[in-house]
Amino acid sequence: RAWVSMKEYEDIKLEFFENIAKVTINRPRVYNAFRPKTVTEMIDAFDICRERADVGVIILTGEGDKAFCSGGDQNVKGHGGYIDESGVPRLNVLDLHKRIRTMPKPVVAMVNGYAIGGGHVLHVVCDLTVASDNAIFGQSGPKVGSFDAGFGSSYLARHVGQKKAREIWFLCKQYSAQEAEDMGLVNKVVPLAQLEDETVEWCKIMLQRSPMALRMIKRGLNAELDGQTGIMELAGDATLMFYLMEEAQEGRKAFLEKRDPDFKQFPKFP
Ligand code: 1HA
Repeated sequence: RAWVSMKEYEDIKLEFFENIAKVTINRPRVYNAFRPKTVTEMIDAFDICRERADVGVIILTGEGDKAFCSGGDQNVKGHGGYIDESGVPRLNVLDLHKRIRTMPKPVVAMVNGYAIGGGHVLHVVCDLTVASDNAIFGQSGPKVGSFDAGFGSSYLARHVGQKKAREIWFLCKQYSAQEAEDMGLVNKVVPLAQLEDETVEWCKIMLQRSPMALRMIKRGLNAELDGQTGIMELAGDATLMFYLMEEAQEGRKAFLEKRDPDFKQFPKFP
């Protein structure tokens, strides 16, 4: 598969192949732990994927065969967050969660090894997860002095139920790919050698489906959980579709032609 680079970064790779974008965390020496710069680059990459009309689906993965992501880089964790070159502490991965959550295209986690701590939360917030059989899942916050009570808890509980979510967080145990599949935490487990083939296959199937239909399903499933913000995202897409209808165009035309709009011509559906 000939992935073509879409933009060069320091900590990540952003590549493109046949309407699929792939974001790879590229810090294998620290098991793809993220520092603020890594997250800033991921946010930039996801923004590019959102804007590019030729990107239909996005894969998130980690470099190598050891780890998907091991969470926040413990080497740069300091007072108030993860500290970047400017000395400012940040928890900017939460902004990335929001990007993935509101991305109007499917995001697939391709979990190729450890998905631990903040790295586990990253796959939790993705729409789908395809994992290799060597993948290991778990939260570690309460073991290392952290927690994510946001999507990392509430959305996790939607995947696996309240009892399991509490077990995962309270005990900080590690779970095999098979255990993760059994508890509804991942969609499919395949041998590592087939991980990308399988994930790309899933992406190709989604690319054959109606992008607007997938978008509205994602919005609707989110809206149930996301309160007014979720309804706002769903409503925004309803407006987008309304603007594509003649009924909305008549209003704009009438305004520009300085006449009363003729909305009577449009059907009142049952
Ligand atoms: O909780 C949050 C947040 C909450 C709210 C808002 C924002 C948040 C943002 C982030 C986070 C967090 O991510 S907290 C959780 C942080 N992560 C961890 O606690 C996981 C730490 N890593 C491990 O537990 C283990 O490394 C491992 C289970 C993933 C793998 O264990 P293993 O196979 O024994 O490998 P190990 O030798 O431990 O690791 C391989 C290399 O990778 C080591 O480097 P070396 O000593 O060989 O030079 C190790 O230090 C490095 N490494 C692994 N994980 C991290 C790491 N280096 C820095 N940061 C890491 N997270």
